[in-house]
Amino acid sequence: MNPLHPQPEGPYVVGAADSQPAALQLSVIVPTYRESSGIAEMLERLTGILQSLLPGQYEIIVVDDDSPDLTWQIAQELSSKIPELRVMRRETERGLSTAVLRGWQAARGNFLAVIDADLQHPPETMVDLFRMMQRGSDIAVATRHVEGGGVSDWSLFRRVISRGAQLIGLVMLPGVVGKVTDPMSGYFMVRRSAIANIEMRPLGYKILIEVLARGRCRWIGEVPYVFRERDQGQSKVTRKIYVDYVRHLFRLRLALLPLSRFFRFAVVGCSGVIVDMGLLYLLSDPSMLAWGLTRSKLIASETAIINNFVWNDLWTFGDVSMRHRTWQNRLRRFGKFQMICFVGLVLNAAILNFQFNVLGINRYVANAISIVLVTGWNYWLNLKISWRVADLPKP
Ligand SMILES: Nc1nc2c(ncn2[C@@H]2O[C@H](COP(=O)(O)OP(=O)(O)OP(=O)(O)O)[C@@H](O)[C@H]2O)c(=O)[nH]1
Ligand SMILES: [Mg+2]
Repeated sequence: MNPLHPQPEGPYVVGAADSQPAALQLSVIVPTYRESSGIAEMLERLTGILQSLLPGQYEIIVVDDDSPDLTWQIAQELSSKIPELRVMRRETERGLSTAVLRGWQAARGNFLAVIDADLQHPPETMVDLFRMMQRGSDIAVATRHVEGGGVSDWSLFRRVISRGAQLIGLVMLPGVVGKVTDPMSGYFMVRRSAIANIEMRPLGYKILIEVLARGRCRWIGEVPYVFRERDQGQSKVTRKIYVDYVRHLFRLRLALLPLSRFFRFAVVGCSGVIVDMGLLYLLSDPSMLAWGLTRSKLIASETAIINNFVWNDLWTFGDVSMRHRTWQNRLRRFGKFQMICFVGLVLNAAILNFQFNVLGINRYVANAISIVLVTGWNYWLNLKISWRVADLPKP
């Protein structure tokens, strides 16, 4: 029996071919959750097909989320009969897309595939996917929506939901969802080099959309298949899956917007201005708390600094912070951000006071002018010191 496969940790980045020991031609990931009733039959059929297609050149990795029905154990026992089979039992992470990525991270294949465990995806189609890849595709997708494909017994309701989800995707991400006829498919094969060294941010069920959006998939092949009814085990599709799908689309839409870093910094800066202005009004305005201007300004600006750090770390410099996301790193960045902004804050208060007390300019106009001046200073220093963007590897 093969030992359990250790679970990769950290960001979801699949390594390049040269980072893999003993490369194989194909790695097939089978994500499972509570599939004990059908997993053995599925794995035996899949192995039969791969064995005649690619003897000695493939592996199957079952990634199970610690299923209470012990799916992982059944699969692992089978590995004494099927040496190409490994099992990863995840005890700390959940979700279909993350399972597929963890599997690919552990995989040694040049082609990386995913297939459902419940035999709704006919294992025979794997041969067609592989042939399509051999002809040069970067990704080969098994699709229900071309000649020869289909869904067997879906209710009208399920068809409408599936097509509706596709339509929402087309509206929000036409350049991604429109690349294939069946973007909802969970059955495909991708070339390692098309996703190597790219940070994925999986969410929910639709790993194909993540791969199409972030990967380098120029040549896309499609292979028809008929999605069979489930006759073993239970569906895991819940309402949350649809909510996650829409969240995923939003996340990708934002990530793919052609926004420059400075533009994002400026947008975050605007949110800080709202916080700063709002608090300055609450604290210092004679009709509100009527505190002293300097004290109010310090509190307003410090709150805005914290607001800005959070958004900059998550969004403006998200690519940098994803690489260093321990709490120590975050705190260190916050420390530097705080220091730079503190100096900026002193400058800001001095410029504000000068305008208000000496030049007699309205306090809000004066505040806006000092914020604009200090923003340029803050951006430049934070770029160089807090997030050290110059250290990023070139794409
Ligand atoms: N590791 C892991 N696998 C999952 C998870 N959710 C679903 N799966 C597996 O992913 C595959 C697809 O899930 P299904 O529930 O069959 O989804 P579906 O095929 O779209 O829906 P049905 O037609 O209702 O079966 C199956 O092999 C599941 O066991 C999860 O959270 N973690
Ligand atoms: Mg299914």
